[in-house]
Amino acid sequence: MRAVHNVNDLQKALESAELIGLVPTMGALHAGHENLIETARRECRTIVVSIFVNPIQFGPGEDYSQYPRTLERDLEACARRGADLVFVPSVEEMYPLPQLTFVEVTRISEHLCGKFRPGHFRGVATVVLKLLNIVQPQRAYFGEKDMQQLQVIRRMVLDLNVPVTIVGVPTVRDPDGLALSSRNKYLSEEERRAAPALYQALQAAARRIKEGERDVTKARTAALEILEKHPLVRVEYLEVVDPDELAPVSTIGSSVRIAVAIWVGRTRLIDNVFVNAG
Ligand code: PAJ
Repeated sequence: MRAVHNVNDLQKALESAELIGLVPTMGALHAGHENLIETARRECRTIVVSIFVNPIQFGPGEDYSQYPRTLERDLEACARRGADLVFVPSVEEMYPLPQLTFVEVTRISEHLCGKFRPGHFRGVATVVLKLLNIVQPQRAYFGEKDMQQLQVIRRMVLDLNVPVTIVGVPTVRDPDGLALSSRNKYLSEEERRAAPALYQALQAAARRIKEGERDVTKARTAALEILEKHPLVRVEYLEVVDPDELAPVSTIGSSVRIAVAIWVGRTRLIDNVFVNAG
């Protein structure tokens, strides 16, 4: 495995590569990221992992400067999971000029996280398209933990005829249900004990829907009751949405997704589950 820091070296290394799989990350790798790399390893010949904390997807006052950076351990994890190349560009390498061009996926970007993080998905879509153009993979791997991101990227690729297959990979969780996230590192012990309420709340709402509940307010209440028990938790949004565009629904049809964002102290956590209402 090799780590490369600039676009030219990466493209030279990929000159005769076949069936390239790309796993874009911001580093601080955990078993969720490793699952993406392993999935890519099973399906592709050459695996490229990118590690880049992308400044243009962070808003003012967000955690860009505190974001955990653990490159040495990340490179070990990439090697262990069978990556061939790790692309670790600097900000100057990715944005050598003031960036004047951005990708905006409207509608899908507008609800859920998009409401609370203006410009976030524009930053994500822009850097992902740049990475796809640099690496030119046949397949690219994204986690379902960030479902809105996954749907934004799927739609960008469709709308702009990007020649790549986007693969969604299921969420990896700790045994108590908390979805793995680089941001879990911010949690104090006490906050970490409260955090599983996020998944418990999603499951409570999902259970109500599976049992036949069709009233969105009642399904939401089942989840909110669990979160409200925790004094350290503040709910940012909790929505029952349609599984494709992730727009909030007023009545529950055959399948929905429940998506939630909470603050535990100063840490923002998100999660979502798919519910087949039958
Ligand atoms: P990052 O948060 O590092 O996540 C990289 C990839 O890992 C994303 O596709 C994310 O959905 C996936 N992932 C994170 N936690 C996961 C979990 N518990 N189970 C399964 N997959 C998980 O998402 C980003 O970086 C950035 O926005 C990026 C796409 C790299 C663009 O900058």
